[in-house]
Amino acid sequence: MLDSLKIEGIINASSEVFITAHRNIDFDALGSILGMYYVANKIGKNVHVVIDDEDYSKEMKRALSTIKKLDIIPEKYNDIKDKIDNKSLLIVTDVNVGKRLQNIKLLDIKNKLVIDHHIETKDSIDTIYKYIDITSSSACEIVLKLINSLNIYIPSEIATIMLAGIYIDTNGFSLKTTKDTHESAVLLYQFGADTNESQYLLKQNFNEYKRIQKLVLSTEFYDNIAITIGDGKHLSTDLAKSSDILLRFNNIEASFTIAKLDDDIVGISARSLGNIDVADIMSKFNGGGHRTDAATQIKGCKISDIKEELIKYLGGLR
Ligand SMILES: [Mn+2]
Repeated sequence: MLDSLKIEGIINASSEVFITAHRNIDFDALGSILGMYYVANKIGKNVHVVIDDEDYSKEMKRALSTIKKLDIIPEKYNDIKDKIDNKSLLIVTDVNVGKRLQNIKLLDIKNKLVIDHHIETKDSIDTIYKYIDITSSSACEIVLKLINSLNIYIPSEIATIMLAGIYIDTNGFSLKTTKDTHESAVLLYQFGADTNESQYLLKQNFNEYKRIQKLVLSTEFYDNIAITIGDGKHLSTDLAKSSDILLRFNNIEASFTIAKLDDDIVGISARSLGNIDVADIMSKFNGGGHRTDAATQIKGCKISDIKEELIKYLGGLR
């Protein structure tokens, strides 16, 4: 259970609040940061949004210029480091692994609170309190439960950004979407979320689209399994998106996209509708995740060998 009062108490006991998320910020990360900004603000704290990313997509720039009008100006770690004291609180959303933070030095802040929907690993941050729910569609969905139970108000512009966050993490309210996800969306519309503006935030990069379509089109189908082997180097997000898309086709129960992430590193992104446990299969490659959504990175192996091994773990495929 999400302990709203405990979170309220922790924020209340702090001197100042610093909120961050993972590097290469996306809309779920930004939306959940902003939601927590209003939670901490209502409790009466001075709040700093810490983002160290150097470049942003056009869509992210659009969102950042919107929040500037609400007087929320993201700061770099260097701008805030002198403000840190013993009672400072670091709130981390949409990630729970320290090395993926906007700035790893933020971990020096003694008191930490994590709100996330990704599976925990042994590298998960030590906190005074963490709420990690892998059944939640997004970090925004969790933060909205908090906003609802603490009676916090958020401006319509923030609701729009959070709507974009949920949209992205659920692939348009299809994946990991539950009643709670839709209830979060209802709450966002009550705050005045603007679907038209969120369409601007959700605009895709055409080159990325082409890379992902190329992956999808090279898929081989084995009964109810889809396996895609990528050509050349890819971003890990390409692999994830390819596997997400493949799950939508007739008969497919699980999808695997395999491609080079670097000269020496091969990534696999795996998805399932739930009848096949892809976390179990990825664990055989030292990866992890959950039953329907898992991944791994393998060093120094040939893609063809990895594919062969995968097919073996899947019990041989026709
Ligand atoms: Mn997320």
